[in-house]
Amino acid sequence: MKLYTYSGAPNPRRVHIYLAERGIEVPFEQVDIMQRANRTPEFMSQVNAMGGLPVLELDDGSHIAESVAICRYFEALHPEPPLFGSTPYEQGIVEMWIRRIELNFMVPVGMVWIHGSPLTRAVMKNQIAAAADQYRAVVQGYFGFLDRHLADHDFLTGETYSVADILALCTLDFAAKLNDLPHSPEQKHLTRWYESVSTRPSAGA
Ligand SMILES: N[C@@H](CCC(=O)N[C@@H](CS)C(=O)NCC(=O)O)C(=O)O
Repeated sequence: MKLYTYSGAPNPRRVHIYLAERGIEVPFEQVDIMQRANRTPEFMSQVNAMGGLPVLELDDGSHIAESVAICRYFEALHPEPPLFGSTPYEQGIVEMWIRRIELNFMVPVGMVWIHGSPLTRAVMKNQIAAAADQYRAVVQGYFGFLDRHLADHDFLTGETYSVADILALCTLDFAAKLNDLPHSPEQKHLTRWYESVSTRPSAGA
């Protein structure tokens, strides 16, 4: 088994944090996305037709792509302690937050990355500055939503740390560190949550 990954990229980081939380060690191989090594015909035909990282390669040579799918695979192998919830209700709430973070937070930050970053300009030849501005405002609005939600909750799904917190942490760091789009320190509930999840040992994985 091995994990195709790229250090510093937000989606692979989700899996590294998840594995660190669970104490699972998996060998990994760096694939340089800045050099488009994940977009070669070989990689796309043999590893992931979508080209994105991370990808988990199993011992029989099959592959699982998509960061949340890879985490779910490990959760099924090692169910305790759960990071996708225990009861049907908890599992539903975790799934709700996974979808929210993916669609309402990660997608807008990704749009800022695609349309506003000098690092993606060479690939995205038709960057639209107005789109980047519009999505920056969406992300800032989402920071406000999270801050209000976290006023009454320790973690996204309630009182228990879950994979949804991992997704949100990786997205928030992606926004702040790679897109110059940090939340405001005045958003004190979001700041308290961020300090809590980013100081867990797994966050450095
Ligand atoms: N939905 C996928 C997204 C995969 C993805 O877009 N990964 C990025 C790194 S964060 C990537 O590989 N970008 C380079 C590319 O797509 O060529 C997941 O959750 O794994």
